[in-house]
Amino acid sequence: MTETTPTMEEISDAESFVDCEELEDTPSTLCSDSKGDFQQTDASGKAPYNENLNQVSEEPKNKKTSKTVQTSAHTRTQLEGLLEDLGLERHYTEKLSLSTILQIDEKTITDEPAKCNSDLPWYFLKKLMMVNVVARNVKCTSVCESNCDAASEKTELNFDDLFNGPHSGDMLNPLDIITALFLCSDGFVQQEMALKMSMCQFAVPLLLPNCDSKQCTLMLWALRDVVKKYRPQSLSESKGFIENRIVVSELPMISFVRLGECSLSKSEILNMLLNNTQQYHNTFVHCNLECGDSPRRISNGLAEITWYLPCGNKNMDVFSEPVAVANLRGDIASFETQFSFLCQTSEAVFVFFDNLDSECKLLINQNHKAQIFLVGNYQSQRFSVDALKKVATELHLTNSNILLKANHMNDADFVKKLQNTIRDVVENSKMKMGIEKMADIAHELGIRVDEDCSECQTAKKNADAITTEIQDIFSYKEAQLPLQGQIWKDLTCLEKEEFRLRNVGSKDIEKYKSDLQLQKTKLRKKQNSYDMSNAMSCFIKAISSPGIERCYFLKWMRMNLDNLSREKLSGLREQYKKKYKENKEEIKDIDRQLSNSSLGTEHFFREMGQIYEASLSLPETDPSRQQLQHLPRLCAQLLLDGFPIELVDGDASNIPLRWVSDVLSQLNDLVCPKNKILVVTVLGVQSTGKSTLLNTMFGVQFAVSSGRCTRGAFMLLIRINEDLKKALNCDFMVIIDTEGLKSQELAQLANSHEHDNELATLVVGLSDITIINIAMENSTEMKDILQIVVHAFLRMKEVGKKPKCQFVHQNVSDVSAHEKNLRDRKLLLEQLNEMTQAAAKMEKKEENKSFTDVMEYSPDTGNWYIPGLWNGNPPMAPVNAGYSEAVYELKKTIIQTLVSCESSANKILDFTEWMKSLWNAIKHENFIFSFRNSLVADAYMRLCTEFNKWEWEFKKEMYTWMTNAETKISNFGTVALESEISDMEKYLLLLKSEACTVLSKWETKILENLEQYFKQTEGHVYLVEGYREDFANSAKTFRREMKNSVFYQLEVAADIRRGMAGIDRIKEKHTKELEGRVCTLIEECRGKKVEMTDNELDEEFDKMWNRTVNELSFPELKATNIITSVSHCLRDNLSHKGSYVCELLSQKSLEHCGLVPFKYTAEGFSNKCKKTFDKFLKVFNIEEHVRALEKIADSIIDACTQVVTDKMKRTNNYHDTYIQEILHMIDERLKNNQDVKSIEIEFEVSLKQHICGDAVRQFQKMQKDFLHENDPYRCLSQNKEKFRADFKDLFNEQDQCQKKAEEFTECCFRPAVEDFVNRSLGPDITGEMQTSFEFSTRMFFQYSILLDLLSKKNYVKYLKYIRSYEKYVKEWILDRIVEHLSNGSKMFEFEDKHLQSSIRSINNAINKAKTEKSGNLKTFVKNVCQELGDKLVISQDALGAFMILNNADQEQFAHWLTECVKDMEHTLREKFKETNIQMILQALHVKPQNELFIKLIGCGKQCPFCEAPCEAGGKEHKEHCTSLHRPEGLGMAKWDGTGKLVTDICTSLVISDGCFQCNATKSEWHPYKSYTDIFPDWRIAPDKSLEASDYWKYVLAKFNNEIADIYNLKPADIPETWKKVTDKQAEASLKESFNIK
Ligand SMILES: Nc1nc2c(ncn2[C@@H]2O[C@H](COP(=O)(O)OP(=O)(O)O)[C@@H](O)[C@H]2O)c(=O)[nH]1
Ligand SMILES: [Mg+2]
Ligand SMILES: [Zn+2]
Ligand SMILES: [Zn+2]
Repeated sequence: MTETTPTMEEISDAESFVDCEELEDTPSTLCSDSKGDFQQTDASGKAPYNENLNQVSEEPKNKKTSKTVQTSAHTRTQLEGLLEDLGLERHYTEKLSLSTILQIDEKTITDEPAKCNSDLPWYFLKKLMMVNVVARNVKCTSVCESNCDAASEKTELNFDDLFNGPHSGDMLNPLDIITALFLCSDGFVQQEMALKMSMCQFAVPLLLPNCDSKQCTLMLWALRDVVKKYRPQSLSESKGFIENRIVVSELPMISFVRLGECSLSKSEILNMLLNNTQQYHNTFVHCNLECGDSPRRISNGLAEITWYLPCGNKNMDVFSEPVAVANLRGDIASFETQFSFLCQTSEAVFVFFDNLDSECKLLINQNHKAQIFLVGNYQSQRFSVDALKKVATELHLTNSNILLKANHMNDADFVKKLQNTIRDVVENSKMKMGIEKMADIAHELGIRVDEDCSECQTAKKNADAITTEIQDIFSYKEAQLPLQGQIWKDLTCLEKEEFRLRNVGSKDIEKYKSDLQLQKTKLRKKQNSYDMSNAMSCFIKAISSPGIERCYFLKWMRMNLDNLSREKLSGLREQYKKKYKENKEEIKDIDRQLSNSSLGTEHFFREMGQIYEASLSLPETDPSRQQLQHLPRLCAQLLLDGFPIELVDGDASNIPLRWVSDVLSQLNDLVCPKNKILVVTVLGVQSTGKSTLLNTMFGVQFAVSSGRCTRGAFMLLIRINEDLKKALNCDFMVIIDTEGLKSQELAQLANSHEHDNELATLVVGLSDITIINIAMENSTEMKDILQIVVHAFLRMKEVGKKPKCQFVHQNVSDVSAHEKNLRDRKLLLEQLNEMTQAAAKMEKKEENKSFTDVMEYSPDTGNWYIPGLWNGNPPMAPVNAGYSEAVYELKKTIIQTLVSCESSANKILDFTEWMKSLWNAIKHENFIFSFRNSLVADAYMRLCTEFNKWEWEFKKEMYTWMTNAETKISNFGTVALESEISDMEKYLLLLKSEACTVLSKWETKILENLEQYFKQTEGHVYLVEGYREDFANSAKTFRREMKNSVFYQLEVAADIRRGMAGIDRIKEKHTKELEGRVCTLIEECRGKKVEMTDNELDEEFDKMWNRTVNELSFPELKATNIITSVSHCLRDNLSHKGSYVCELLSQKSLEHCGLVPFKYTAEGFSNKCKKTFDKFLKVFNIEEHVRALEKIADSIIDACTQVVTDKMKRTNNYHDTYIQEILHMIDERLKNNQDVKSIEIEFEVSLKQHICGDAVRQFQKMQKDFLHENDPYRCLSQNKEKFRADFKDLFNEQDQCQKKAEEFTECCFRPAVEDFVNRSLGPDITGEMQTSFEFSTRMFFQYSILLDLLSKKNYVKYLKYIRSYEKYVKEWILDRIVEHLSNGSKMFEFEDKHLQSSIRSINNAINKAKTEKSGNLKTFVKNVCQELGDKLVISQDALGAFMILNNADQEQFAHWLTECVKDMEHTLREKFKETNIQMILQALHVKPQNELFIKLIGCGKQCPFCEAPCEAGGKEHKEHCTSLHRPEGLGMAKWDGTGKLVTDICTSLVISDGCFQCNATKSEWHPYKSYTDIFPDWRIAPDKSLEASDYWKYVLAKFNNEIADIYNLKPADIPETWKKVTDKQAEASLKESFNIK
């Protein structure tokens, strides 16, 4: 083709680089002269390639032709072609943005090699963003494989293949990829690429060519973010350093260009030039690098730049002063503009050439400021000495300006020679110019500058307008950002004090709190009094600008401020270093100045947050408040753009909660429904490379050792790509970086440790994975950090969150690290265990013994060893590839862990909730006890509701079973129950064992349900994992109680049956006897063979009746001596309490007990007290004690009376089981109250006597009634008329069928059916009521009662609720039931359901009996009864009376019976429709009000201080808790001196320094703070938000006088802020307390 085509010899020439350079610099380029219709030419611009469109002509034998590239000049340009190959064509117009390139996708974790060309840019970016120095080694495996793996290679000998090797024809040159990516990226991606490239010590683009438009661009903006540190010779003594933004640093620049052909590899020589012998690194891509020999398609004309920066060590530094080095790709003949630019900006230009001839014009014509050096290769065959001479003379060059690679000179010598020349140039440099300055020259030459775009310029103007105002940072902040200064710090103090109450002293707590609130309001007012500062309005205006301009603005701001801080801080740092070991005070002062002098964009956002928060205290309609409404959305938008936002303000150590929540809520709106997030956090000592780690891992931009000393936490958002969303179950990853932990500078400040703790607890609490960064060098700080972290983890475990953690050990590069550090890891674990124990002790959670108790951690998989960041000696060291790779492994593990743990990702709003609740808890000192979280509460509530459902299903089934069993017992020994067992005891045993089976089955079922429940991934069930055992125990307890209750009921039923059996026998005997007599009488009368009148028959019957009655014996039914019985039971019950009790019991007979209302004198008690502790009496108020006991007594008496009344209604005989039940109940209740009040034995005895005495009388009456009712004589007489009628019928042989059927229905069926309905209704109603919100859980129940009270606004009701809680609740429940059932026809439906079911059973029984065809009516009836034996209890009395004197025909009877049953159904239905609810409730066996009460009263415990009822779910909870405590005054507490009601609330008391004393403390004073010592099973969580107790504040404030009146005390001093609570706020607080949305 042309002379440039090398011959075979040249190819096989050992000096391969000659060839390479040629390749490097001789790709096809486009002619610039012919516009529009481009022609392809080779480098020399001569012969155009004869290129066939769309057809790749590959001739492997000829390297030259192989680099001909697939192009289609007519349809697509060179650039378009390449972009298409790379799959980037879309992005040429639609530029790549950071949030796109940083998103996490499947490729992040699969690590697949690039398969095709279009993978390459992403592959490069992925590696580059992780600052991996191998990023430029991009090539697709498919191309490589197809060439290398050809089977022929292994089997054949083919010299062609050996000589030619795999060609790189369709592989892409890395420079093309880089150029393409720069062309397709927006300014921010460009900046990021340049930054990461410079960290890799890659040369970065200075002039970016566009081979289509022939334009090139100066990459000023792209390089703006590069900051470099170095130490010039002058500072090597003082160990100082210079840190500066590279574009503004004025450095001499040396440029390297090529003219025409050149056999020297310019780039390779440059690399050698810039490296000292210790570290070799390829700054520039050259032809001996992977794909470096591929032809360049679009990157000619690219000028790259790099910097040589000294480290201050003479032996290592190549140049002792910094120097910029530029390298122009391509022939200057084709890129004159670029060449001119370099000539005008460089100190020197080195022109590489082989052959100079006509091109000298190019050199001569230059109007250059730079010195020209000619670099030629004398070894080249084309080298022409004549031409060189000519040019040198024309340019007036001296010997020193001409560098030739002479014969026998090797590369090293040649490079040395070059270095020396450059050193000379640099040392005498006169032309120092920053890149920023080059912009002017660029403009002159018609070169575009990337900052020219209007968005960037406007943004710059806006940013400069703000930052140029800044003279002294400290005073600037005071003037322009006043809200975040002292006011915000004071506010923070007040806020924390509100929670911590450290300085309350002896003041009235609630008043103190109210005062704090007023002070806060005042400060907010003060904040509002500032007009918005000029800076802030500019700032807000600027960030309100559309998309890209805003980004530019923020970047400008960030850079400008960084520049400022860097200047200001370096001075202070100097001072600091000097003073370091001297004066503590001065250091503190410098520290403060350091902190005061830092100013970043975060300060502006902080101010925005404060302005916003302050505005919220203005009325909603206030225009200045409304003006600021949009700020959160603005910030949310920024977050979405990947901008980091401050979460914790480390200076004040506080979170502006409203602001951050509102921002997050706006964010939620923006992304909804894609709002699931996972959180990754890093913790570790200051300046140990945490930010660097995160930046490397995610390609983000957290501030790295920015020279500012900040503290706090920043978060940013990374998108998850669609392909990974499902596996990760989330849409965004939130990354949180922490700053300033254990920082030396900040350690001097007060509360430093506390602040560290707060920060760590928060971020650990928020994260799904916490990376703990450990740099082994500073082990004491590390220990501190570990301690803090362990503490945080422990706390999280206690609140139900289990974050995962990864320990990262930095600066460990040995490959054997993992192996060798086995011992270290063991040591670490030991340390962690120790710390866990220490932390557990502090938090009073000693059950945590080892670190693994606190969290899942395996020493083997939870540790990462990461080599040092730099490969060699900075500043010239690139990032260590090992570092990048190790970080990548960590990243993959983190993501995979998140994938595999299937954690239910949080929604953004859940995150907000966590943040709020964690922070509020952190503000308290006692974190664990202070933690309350609506997510936990929500999950707990759900679990309770679910558990209640299971429990109720269980109970309902037991009721059904029980009803059935009772029926069977009632029918035992009668015709209705045919059982093989004739002994009641045995039968009872059988039933009991059956009951046990059913109970066990249910227990297992509940436990299984529980198990299943915790397996689900939704609903945050893991948060209530800690309660699982409570509920399992509750299920067990429930079963136990259920068993006792069932057994008890069975016993009672059996007792009753036994009692009835005797009576039934007597009655039966009597009836039998009478039947016989009546039959005889009929015989007699018939024998007379005369017609007998009705009267005569009557007479005969009467005679017979009287005779018989006289002859029959009517044994008097024995009445038990109830007094003796009950006394015996009582004695039995108290027998284990010692002889003193016996004595007490003997003192008073039960007859005399319970006659007057219960009164307790506490005589014995006060006597004892007088004897034992004298001083105790002074502080201990007997009166109060007695009153409290009486209150307990009242509630117990109430409950017992209720039981007795219920028993009375059943009209049964007395049984000892009754009194035993009552005594048992008293014991239970006393036990419940034991821990609140010490209960003397005298009290117990006296109370039991009172109750038993009363019960005795009731039971006596009951027995009397029973005996009367069942008196055999009476019963017989009752039936006299029936007998008479039957007698007559029989005598007259009248058909009895219809009559008997009516009688049977009326006397046997109807009562049985009604009884059945009554027994079945109770569970139905209970079940129905439980479906309503207010009865579904204890919490909702409390909420509903309190809400109802609030709406009634009646203090009497309040007092009743407070003083007689149980009674009030019972009545309330009953009211609700009546109300609920009065509306609609639910009640009737239930009744009808059971009615129908009974009728169905009856009809079935009749039909079945009919088929048996016994022909005997008695057998028929018996069969019917038997069939119904386990459903209906048919009165034996009535049945007996029915059976005798019965001659009815079976079939006729059956017919009539069916008819009668129909009628009965009808009548009963009518009756049901009419009866009112209250009547029905009265008649029920299972009383829904009692059932609900038992369920909702729960464990029955009340707060030991304010008596608010416990609301915990299940029965066996470890801790009692209540959502809403109340001012103690409501419970009659008064101040000793003044007699005024007390306003204190438990929730504040338990965090105050106050003390309490009561019986449980043995009347010693005990600090409230450690109330758990005394009441270990109570958990009194401090106010969630400080507004939560508004409800009771409102009530007390409103009814202060009335309540005081009734208590006969003085009204409380109501704190100011309480008076301002409105009823709306009270209601809102109620909702908040009970977590009702
Ligand atoms: N020598 C060395 N320096 C590191 C390493 N990791 C980070 N650095 C440097 O340490 C400084 C502080 O890093 P930075 O990430 O800001 O630390 P942070 O305060 O923990 O976030 C930066 O200048 C980093 O370049 C490392 O592994 N080795
Ligand atoms: Mg950091
Ligand atoms: Zn309380
Ligand atoms: Zn409880």
